Amino acid sequence: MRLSRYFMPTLRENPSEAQIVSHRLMLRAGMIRQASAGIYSWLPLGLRVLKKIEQIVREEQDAAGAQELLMPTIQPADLWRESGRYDEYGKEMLRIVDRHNRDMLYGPTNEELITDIFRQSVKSYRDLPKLLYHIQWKFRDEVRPRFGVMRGREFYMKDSYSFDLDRDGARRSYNKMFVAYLRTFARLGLTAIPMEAETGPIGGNLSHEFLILAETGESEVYCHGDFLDYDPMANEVDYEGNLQPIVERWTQLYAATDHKHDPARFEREVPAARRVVARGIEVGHVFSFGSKYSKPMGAEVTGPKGETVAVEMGSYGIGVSRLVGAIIEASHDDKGIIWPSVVAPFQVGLINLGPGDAACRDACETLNRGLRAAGIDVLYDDTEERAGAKFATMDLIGLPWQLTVGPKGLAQGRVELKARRAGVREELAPEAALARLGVLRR
Ligand code: 5CA
Repeated sequence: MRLSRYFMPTLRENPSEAQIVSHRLMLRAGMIRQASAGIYSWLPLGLRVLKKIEQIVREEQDAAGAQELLMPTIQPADLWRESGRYDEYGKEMLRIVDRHNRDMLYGPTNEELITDIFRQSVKSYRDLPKLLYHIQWKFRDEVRPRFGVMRGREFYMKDSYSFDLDRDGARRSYNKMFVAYLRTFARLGLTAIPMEAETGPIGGNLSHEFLILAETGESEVYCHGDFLDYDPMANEVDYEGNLQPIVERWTQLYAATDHKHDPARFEREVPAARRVVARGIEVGHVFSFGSKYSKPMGAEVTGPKGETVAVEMGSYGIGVSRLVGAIIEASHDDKGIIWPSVVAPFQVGLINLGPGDAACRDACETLNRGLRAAGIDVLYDDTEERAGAKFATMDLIGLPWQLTVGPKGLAQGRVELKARRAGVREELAPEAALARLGVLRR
């Protein structure tokens, strides 16, 4: 992509409305623009990151055996009357009346709608278990939308729903999602710690929140330092096998947010040197709530002895749009964003310091072609900006690699390669730079 043609409206100054670093950097890097309080447009650079995160979330859901579908954003109020949540949900629900005077709503979550889909077609225990998910926009009319995409009113969520015949089955489904979440966040370059959680308006008695540590997190967290050394990707996972030992390993050490914190237990169970007190961002939340929706909504199947059973359900959410901000909170410096390679909008920023110079142009074109032929996404800065401004923009948008071509270096057969995270610069021949970036010589 040529920067001269790319729509990436960066800002030099810090926008005054942004209180936290991810919000500031997303506005400054031209990733998002606010449409109204807590409601954002995703510009090309931001959308690329959102889609990359979405794809990693999807791959890990699929690996765990969940099946993707897509439900609408607008739902009929009648389903929510059946569960009793239409009145309970209060002002956070955006209520809409259509032209036929029917009550509708912009979905804040989808337990009712998925239960309706399920009850229409699944009638026998033989068709269980089922694990379904979608990735769709949600709306919650938060009193205080803030921190940009971290607490929006409209936000992008992956939500999964499980249906099982009995408690053991429901626990197996819960464990699948629990393990899939550990792996999803690890792939995104995050250390997410599961903590026992309140169930709030979703309901149920078994629930964990997954939090990543960051100074600007909304909750205070207390946990054992060993969590920070665990690697969820260390072993292969067999999702059809027994996942309970993995879940136990991740739940036996102390970890709690301020809501559930027990200072006496913390001191008893965690040696002083291993006590971590920090702030955290909730990036995922899993719930098991038995028959809370299946019973009132009549989601029942015939069991093995011919009896009628209300299915055991759970729901599992990941804040996909919140993750964009959360990753920035966890990975930035005073110059800008530092994207983990797996979610970076482009892998390489190719900077031409002599756009008027034929040799520089040719060298850049050759590098750009070579990288793209190898399947590497390149943002090619072919603009007439000053060198200092070009470097500042590249640091701001945080691509993993910066490859700079200038007239002086090129005359000596050299280009400069900089790794954004380490900040290390290296002068080398163009061919060697390509090799370093993983382009194989043909
Ligand atoms: N139905 C359940 C599970 S699917 C549910 O809605 N859970 S939730 O309320 O905990 O939301 C799931 C995830 O969505 C949260 O962990 C958080 O990462 C994200 N999320 C929730 N509210 C917002 C918001 N206002 N802005 C951005 N992300 C949000």
